[in-house]
Amino acid sequence: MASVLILMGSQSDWPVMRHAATMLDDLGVDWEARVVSAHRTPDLLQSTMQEAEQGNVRVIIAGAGGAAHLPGMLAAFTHLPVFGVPVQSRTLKGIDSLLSIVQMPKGVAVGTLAIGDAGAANAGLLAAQVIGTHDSDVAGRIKSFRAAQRDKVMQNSKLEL
Ligand code: RP5
Repeated sequence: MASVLILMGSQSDWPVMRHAATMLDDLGVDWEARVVSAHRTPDLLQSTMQEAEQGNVRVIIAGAGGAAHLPGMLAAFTHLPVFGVPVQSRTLKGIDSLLSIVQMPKGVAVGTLAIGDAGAANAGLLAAQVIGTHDSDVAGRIKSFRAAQRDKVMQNSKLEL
């Protein structure tokens, strides 16, 4: 399997979660994405985490909206680090997703990112940073990405009317 497994509760989450995949692509980290729902396919959660551990996956990214139990339930089934991305819900704009993911009870950890596209991109970045702790090529690309980001800010730092 790929180094990073991106999971989400629905196909409808992909427009947000694809930002994690894009970031991983940019940083040269291999990924695989699947739909696994805590509510609609609960039987797949444990088997997917077993498959991930046996397949040498390093990091799980899990995105879900609404009553977003997916990241926490996946974390319950694995020792791998799980980063949760709250996806915007139609009625509550993702506040429900955020609160569902962030408030884990002590003893089962989920690293919670921001709501939406930025959170998904940063989940990819954070996953790459984990991979970068033992892969100097990935670490080098992260440093270059950060330097380019800094240069872009500096080039446009003077504001005029
Ligand atoms: C959650 O319900 C998914 O993660 C998604 O964000 C939300 C809505 O799913 P759909 O009704 O669009 O399939 O399980």
